[in-house]
Amino acid sequence: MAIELDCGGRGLDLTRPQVMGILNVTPDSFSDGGAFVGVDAAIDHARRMEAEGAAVIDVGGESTRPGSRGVSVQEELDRVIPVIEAIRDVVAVPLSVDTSKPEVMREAAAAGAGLINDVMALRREGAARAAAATGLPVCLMHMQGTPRDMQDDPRYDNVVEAVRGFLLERLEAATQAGIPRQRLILDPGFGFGKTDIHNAQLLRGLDAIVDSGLPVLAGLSRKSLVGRVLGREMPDRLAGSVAAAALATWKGARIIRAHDVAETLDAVRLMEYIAGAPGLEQARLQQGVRGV
Ligand code: 7PJ
Repeated sequence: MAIELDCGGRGLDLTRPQVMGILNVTPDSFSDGGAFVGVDAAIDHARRMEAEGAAVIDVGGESTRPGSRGVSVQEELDRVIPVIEAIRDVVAVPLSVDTSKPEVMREAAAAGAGLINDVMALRREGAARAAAATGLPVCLMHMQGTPRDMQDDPRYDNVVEAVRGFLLERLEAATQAGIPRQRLILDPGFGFGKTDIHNAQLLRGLDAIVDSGLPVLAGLSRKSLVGRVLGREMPDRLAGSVAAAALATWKGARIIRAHDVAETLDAVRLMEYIAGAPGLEQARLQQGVRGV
């Protein structure tokens, strides 16, 4: 596995599991309802997530919540580009852009984004070419259907096999388009065309995707799995989200996408310690910690 990803000149250290902080700049985000629209609010939030230990910050301008219809290229550019330009110089960590649109990939990369996070896994016309041309790492995510219809009765014979097969096929398509394997991240896409049972099966079977040898990203933060199983509305999903993040880390995910960075990172670091992830022993010795 690539140990350090080069995100347009900024490093993302994947020798240990990391947290990707979510910065939604959509007025209709399902989870934070437009709290960070506007450049000043975005700057404050990015700074805070970096201070809390986010290793990368994911900027998204198109809501992908169930039922949403998407936004025009221009609207997405208008939301995302000023925010990337404003925060790239106030934080040191790489910025990721959550987009499926080739035009947004290109402009975001030119504005300073260091990673492309595509929930469509480069299936849009021109996306693979555009992503390859940026030279940036790309996260390929599984989704059944489109955000508009994905939660209308999703079905699988075997969700783990279906997601794994899809991701390996998209991996092949990405490498064919000129994106080397070392630049790719895989994501099972929790909540994207999946019932609660599918999500639970996927989390239990995450090893099958981790076994690909590529870094795996997992996003469960505030998702409806947590909400429905626990009967929690959006503001009360923190504990459940942190528990899910812990399990995903335990199962081998290397990047945990989360709204609540400080709390999530506690869970991630604790799991890292318990699992004895590479690099831990050396770090302990350097700190002079023995026999804990
Ligand atoms: C995900 C995402 C995810 C990746 C969203 C939300 C809904 N990108 N973008 N993985 N979810 N890679 O913020 O919960 O799970 S949007």
